[in-house]
Parts: sequence; structure tokens; C-alpha cells
Amino acid sequence: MTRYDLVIRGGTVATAADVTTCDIAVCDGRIVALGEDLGPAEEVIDARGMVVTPGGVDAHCHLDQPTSDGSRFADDFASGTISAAFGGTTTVIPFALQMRGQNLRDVVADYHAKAAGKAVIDYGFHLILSDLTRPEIMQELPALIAEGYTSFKVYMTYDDLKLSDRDILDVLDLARREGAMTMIHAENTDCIAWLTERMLREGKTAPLYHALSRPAAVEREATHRACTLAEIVGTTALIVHVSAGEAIEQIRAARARGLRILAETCPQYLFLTIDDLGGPGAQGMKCICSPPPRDKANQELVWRALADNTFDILSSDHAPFSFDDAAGKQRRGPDTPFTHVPNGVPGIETRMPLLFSEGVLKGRIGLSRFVALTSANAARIYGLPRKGSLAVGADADIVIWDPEREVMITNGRLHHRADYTPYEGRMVTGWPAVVLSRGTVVCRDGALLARPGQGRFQARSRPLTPATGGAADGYRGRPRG
Ligand code: DUC
Ligand code: ZN
Ligand code: ZN
Repeated sequence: MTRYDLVIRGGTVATAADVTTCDIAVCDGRIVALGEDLGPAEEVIDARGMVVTPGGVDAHCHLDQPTSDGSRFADDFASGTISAAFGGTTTVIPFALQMRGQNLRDVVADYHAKAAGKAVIDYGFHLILSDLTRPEIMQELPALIAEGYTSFKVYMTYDDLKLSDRDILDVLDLARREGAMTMIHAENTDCIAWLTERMLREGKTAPLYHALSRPAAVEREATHRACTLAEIVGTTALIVHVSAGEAIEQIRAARARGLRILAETCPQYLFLTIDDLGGPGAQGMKCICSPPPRDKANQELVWRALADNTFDILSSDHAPFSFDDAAGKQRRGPDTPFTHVPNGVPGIETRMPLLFSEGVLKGRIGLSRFVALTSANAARIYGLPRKGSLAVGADADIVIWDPEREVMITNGRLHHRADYTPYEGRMVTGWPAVVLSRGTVVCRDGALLARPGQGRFQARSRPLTPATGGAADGYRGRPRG
């Protein structure tokens, strides 16, 4: 009789396809059986009364990313991945940022050095392409894609990152030829610059004006343009951090025209609103991110699009800057104009618990949809076939949730290095009790059991369609000819 390394017994086991009650057996870091009364095993975890899901895949987060304005991201690959793990995420795909003038080989080498010896969970890298002026940049991309960097992000705004539409067409075309995925940050840069200048002339520098300088129309126009560029090239693209109903409409309209546009949203668009930017004194800076949180009506539209399969992925866009820090939000003190406040909110640890509590337990989405949004779809879209699933052969990246645990989110209980959470004081129900990465317990009941360096780089394959809203598995029948 097989003796397993581990059996997780009797949990409510949820995948993107279904929910059932069974045991899960693990050997050598992989799932080897699902069924009833599995055993014997070296270790048994009693999961009766618990919910068991694949470990989360956070496909949009910023760790140890260089900046060009003297601000500093609070998390490196140690604190960022520890925080992710405590929140149920077992794979992260942060960005390897190309600073202008850098060649991509150097970028990738830098990020491997940042992550190796630090990450407690598995990781891959998306490339941020900010400079295509030298022909070598585009020439080195096919080899990098073949080596497992199968996705890249392009920006339509930010002076030090943005590409022209023409450059984005080139990137999309290369992605089409090579089978890679392009992620697009869709905001109209000239509109933002024009509105910002007008606000500064009028002395409007408080955090709230950050949101007013980037209204939904700015995102709507850029989303339309991003879809159009993908249409012209005849390829797919993924619109990241969608925040507004008007942008959601563009995505639906593009799909109705037959385009394969994928879409991501983030907790800040489900749980924060523009009112959070208008808080007292400097507090509103804590919620400055781009695109900005919108009003209540837009928040509701984002929830609906999450439930009706418009969104494929929920990522954190974890971009942690401390509040009380000269290299963080208040770079020029409490009156720092919004134009000098680094953009981003921390959220790598709260992403899954917030959606579990307010999405699943409040009946807005089902458990399978939760799995699709937080792990399965990202695993397929970004080429991680062993992640995001509880099938035989998958990596044993598993979260055992205590679905009844009531937790007040406070910064003190989180593990990122930012000095605040935008969700301070919020009550949630359900929290990860045990988190496993490739069969090894990373966190159990609030204790970290992993050592830095345990996480492995994941060379990613080419994208597949998401588990919901398309052919899920890439199976095309028996190979012919
Ligand atoms: N917006 C981004 O595009 N990236 C990081 C954080 C943010 O708010
Ligand atoms: Zn972005
Ligand atoms: Zn981002």
C-alpha cells in the first residue's frame, strides 16, 4: 500500500471547476491522489470543517522595484513573499522593470539576484518594457520568452515608463508571433498631464485631486485604444487593474466584436472609494494608486463584472510605500502634493481573505469562481500549468481555510513592511489556517515555518485561455500527422 508524505483529510475541496468533499494525498511535493479514506501517510492534516483551495497566484505585484524619484518600495522578496503566503498566496509574478536604457538580460539578472535566497514561495517575472529605442531590445525578447518570461507589461502613462501607441503595436505584434501575453496599463497620459497642470495652477494639491486628475474617461479612452491596438495586430491583450464601469464596457464591447481581451481588477476597486482619498489631513495619500478608486456606483459595477465573468483575474497590484516615511507617501511631509506621492497600495496579504469574506461568504461569487479569480485563471493565462489547481500531478500548493475565523484586519497582524494597510479595522470572516507550498507547510496558525530561499523560480510556458470563459486546458485532441 502506498504511504503518502501527507494526506489532507476531509476538507471541502474547491477548484475552478467544482466543490467536493475528499482527501488529498501528496508525495514529493505534488498531488498524487484525491479520494476517500486515503492513507496511510507520514503526516495527516485534519481539514474537516475547513475549505481547501489551490494556493493563490498573485499575478500583479511589485517587489523590490527600483524607482526614478527617490521613493522606495517597502517590500523585498522576503517580506513580500512572507506576507503573500500568510494571505494564502503561494506563487507571485512580480515585475522585472526595465529602466530606460537597460537591456533586458541585465534586468532579468538583477531580479533573480533580488529573489534568490529570499522568496519563501514560488515566483516568476513579467517584464516591464519601457524602452524599445535600441533594436537589440526587441531582438532579445524571443529568447527570453522561450526561457520562461512569457508576459510583459506596457504603460500608456507615467513619463519614465510610457510607450507610444506605435511601440505598443510592435510589442503586441511580437507577442502574437511568439505566443506571449501583453498586459496593458490603460490611462491616457496627455489627459492626465493636462488635468494635473490645471489643478496645480489652481492650488489643488490634496490627495483627492489625484483621483480627479485621472477620471474614468481617461481610463475608458485608453482601454478602448488598448483593445483597438490588439485588434489591429490581431492578438490578445490583458487590461490590468480595471477600476471603472466605463472601462468594463469597453472590454465587453471588444469581446462582442470577437476580440480576445482579458481583464484584471484588484481589491482596491472593490473595497475602497474616492472618499478614501479625501480623508483628513494627509491620510488620503494612503489610498493613492492608479487608476484611482472610484465612487460607490463604479465599485458596484466592478463587483458585478467579477461575478459575471467579465474579469478573469483578481490581483493585488501590491505596491507598498510606507506612509510615515521620507521615501514613502509623505516624501515632502504632510503637504506633499499628489503629484509627488508614490502611487500604490499594499495588499498582497489581504487580497484573498477580503474576497473570500466579502465575495464568497456574502454570496456575491461562488467558491469555484473565487478559485478561478485568485489562482486558476492566472495560472493558465500566465503559463503555470502546475499551479492554481488541485488535480493529480499539480504542485501541492494548497490553502486550508478556517471559514469561520473572524479577523479584524490591522497593520499589526500583517507581514508586509509598509507601515499601514488601507483596510485597517475592517472585519473579515475566514482566514488561511495552513498554507503549503509544494507540499511543505509555509504558514500554520500564524507561524511562519518556511525559510527564505525555499521559493523557486518558475519558468513559465506560453499562455492558455482562462478556466472560465473559454477552453480551459489547451487540449486540442490527439496530435495528428
Ligand atoms: N499603479 C501602477 O500602475 N503601478 C503601481 C501602483 C499603482 O498604483
Ligand atoms: Zn499599472
Ligand atoms: Zn501595478
